[in-house]
Amino acid sequence: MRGARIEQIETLIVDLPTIRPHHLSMAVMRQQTMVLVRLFCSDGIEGIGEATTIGGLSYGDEFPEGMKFTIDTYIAPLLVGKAATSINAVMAELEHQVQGNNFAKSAIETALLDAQGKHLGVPVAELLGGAVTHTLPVLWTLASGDTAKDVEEAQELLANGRHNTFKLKIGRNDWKVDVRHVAAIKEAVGPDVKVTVDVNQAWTESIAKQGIAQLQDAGIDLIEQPIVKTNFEGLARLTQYFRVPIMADEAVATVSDAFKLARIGGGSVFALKISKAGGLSNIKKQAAIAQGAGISLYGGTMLEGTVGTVASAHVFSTLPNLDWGTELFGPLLLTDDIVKTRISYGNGKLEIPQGPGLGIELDMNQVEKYKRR
Ligand code: MUC
Ligand code: MG
Repeated sequence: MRGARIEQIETLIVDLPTIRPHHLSMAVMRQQTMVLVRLFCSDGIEGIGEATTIGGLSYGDEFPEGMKFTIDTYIAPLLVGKAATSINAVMAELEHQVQGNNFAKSAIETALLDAQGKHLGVPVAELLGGAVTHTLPVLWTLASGDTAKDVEEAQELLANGRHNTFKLKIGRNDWKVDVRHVAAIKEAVGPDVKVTVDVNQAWTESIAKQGIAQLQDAGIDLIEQPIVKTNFEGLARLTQYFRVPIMADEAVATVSDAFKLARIGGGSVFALKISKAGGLSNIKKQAAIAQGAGISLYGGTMLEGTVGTVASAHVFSTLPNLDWGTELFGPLLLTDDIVKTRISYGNGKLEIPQGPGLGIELDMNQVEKYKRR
């Protein structure tokens, strides 16, 4: 691709149903909507990327229709004609000309890296310094909205060995009801199964103090984003106060967030997501900040489909300090897929495709089937 230019950037929206309703504090998902990016280079190579959020505008300040519009109207015209191999220069230009819109930027950088890897015949992880592992631990999120169903789901997944760690989504109900729900599931799966909890910002700091105290007593291993994302100092106070580790998720979106949180001890774990960070390179920068501050890492998801999940897996596989594993189970929450070969999951892990670029290929028949018209 040396000398190859960006010739065209196409976007399309794909809607895929979920296998069951997925209850989060701010939304109940019954389908997932992905914006797929197809970036065509002048030498015939195509790179693919994905921009995905959760629950329309309820999770972040970008939404699928807006991401498509942003890429089509502002980003594509800016990038067409630029050197496809100069990814740092292209992303710097994008940063200069387009404020925010990190989810869209992440999809673009993913597509550029996929194209670069395909040209050089190496996996994306190799473009980022090389993988330290070709498999990643993957937990499963129990979020059916019903305690008995969650227990049943957990027991089935433990029995078939697909997952050995669970994350529970809470924050939709009164905190005492939620704490009882968590304690019941922890009791059912037993002391050897790791259970984490994601409050998705739903608690005030004073409720968080009461709620986390009880979750800690119930043997929960990790508490994710208990309070509003803007309260960095509150996160630092909770991190200091409790023995159970506190993880920043929504709070640690950008590289600058990671720096500000690390400086005040806002969280003992960072949940990294390529979408929040605006791409894979920024994940490496956040990871370096965390390493310098002694903060542990977790590979987060925006519940992407296979394209975004594999992109995340490539960059996470280059991090030696991914102490808390990952939650890259997005494709498993969907009833179908839009790639030719699905990711393989088993024994609590996913296998990272090792072909050139992301190592996956869109199945255009499937894309046609689920494409929004
Ligand atoms: C989040 O906030 O972490 C990740 C797993 C899941 O079920 O929801 C997401 C979002
Ligand atoms: Mg979270």
